[in-house]
Amino acid sequence: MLKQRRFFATEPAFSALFAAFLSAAFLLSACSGPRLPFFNNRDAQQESNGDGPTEPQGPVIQTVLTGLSNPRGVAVLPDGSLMVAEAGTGYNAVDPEEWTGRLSHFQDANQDGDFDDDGETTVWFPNLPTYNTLQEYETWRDEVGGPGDLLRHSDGHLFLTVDGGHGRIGLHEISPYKRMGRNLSARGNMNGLAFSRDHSHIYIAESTANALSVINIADAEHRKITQFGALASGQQSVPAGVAVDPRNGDLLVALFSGALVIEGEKLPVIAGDSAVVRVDPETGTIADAVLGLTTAIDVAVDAKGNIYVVEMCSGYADLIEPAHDLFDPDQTPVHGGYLRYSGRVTVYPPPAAADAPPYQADADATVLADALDMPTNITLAPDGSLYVSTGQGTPGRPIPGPDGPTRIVGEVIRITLPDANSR
Ligand SMILES: [Ca+2]
Ligand SMILES: [Ca+2]
Ligand SMILES: [Ca+2]
Repeated sequence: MLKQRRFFATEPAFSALFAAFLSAAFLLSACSGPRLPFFNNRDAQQESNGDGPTEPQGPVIQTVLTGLSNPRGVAVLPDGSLMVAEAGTGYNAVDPEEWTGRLSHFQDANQDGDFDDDGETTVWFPNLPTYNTLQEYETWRDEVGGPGDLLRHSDGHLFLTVDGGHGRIGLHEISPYKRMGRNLSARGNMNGLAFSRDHSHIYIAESTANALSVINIADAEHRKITQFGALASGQQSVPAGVAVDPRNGDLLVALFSGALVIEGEKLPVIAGDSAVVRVDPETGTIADAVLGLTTAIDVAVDAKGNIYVVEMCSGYADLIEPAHDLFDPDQTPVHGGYLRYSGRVTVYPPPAAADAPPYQADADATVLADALDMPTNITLAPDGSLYVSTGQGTPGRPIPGPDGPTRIVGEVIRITLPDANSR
């Protein structure tokens, strides 16, 4: 079923107010509700010169896929259908035939705006690696690895990263005819991918190595562009997402920020220490683009240079022991390391000048969507809409939700911006 929510984008000063208004009652009365800042001036003009009730102008958020297991990379095909990578349940079975990482094709056959109807799913690869870092690396967090980011080349090939833990690492080339081809890299965890503007190279955010690299698709030659240093509190930078600024080829990289242990206290997240940086792909020079973020995990840039940032959560809660049974459906609901339903998508305008100071998230963010449950990936579609994958963690695990206990479910939402073509 198509779920649709329509609401206003807000400036940060209003975000608390905004969250309080996110109730069904407010949504139903949005047309006559309190005035909040509009997404842009054009909308405000439309509002003021209308003769009669005007539809609220803000991003429209739709759930287009649900019931998934850790959706990650989304690629939008020319016909509007989606390829979606799922990292799977995290259950690392001995038998590879029980692995649940997947790559699937979703077509809106009945044209109702979503991809969840009978016959709309074609699984291309059903048994790709999956694991949970809690059990493999004792991270005190419910975090699933497996198939990750996904790109679609202009020639029709797909490029998919897989992190199955313990050496099951790859950047796979997949033909339009469902053939798994070359593995272009097995160097280390590759969280984020982006094509160069001519699609001859792939940029790679290497989270474990804290590096940014580039691979020549033709011969798989690898070159490290830069190495990221420690963030403000001394933690590792953990590059998680990368995007190319289509205006000049600059790279925007989301630095998620690593965990710290200070005087025995485990700190998976230090709010405000995450950042998006701008990197020169030739020289490796790094400049801050957006500071004051928390768990920035992916980034996208549109043709005008607007920077879209996904933050996975706003803090940490309920760290869990490695012995915790993630797959017991009767467990007490716990967050499991990261604070659930605290992720968001924000946008920042292109910098006014090359030497402009970096944006500060608390002052400069325009919020497109918030209270999201653990979003991980963003894809900017050719029509200007944004696809965001949510629901990181063990599918079905009991967690605290906004309206009481609920369970983890993987979803893909689409954010349609007001008059995307004018941006
Ligand atoms: Ca449907
Ligand atoms: Ca449909
Ligand atoms: Ca990405």
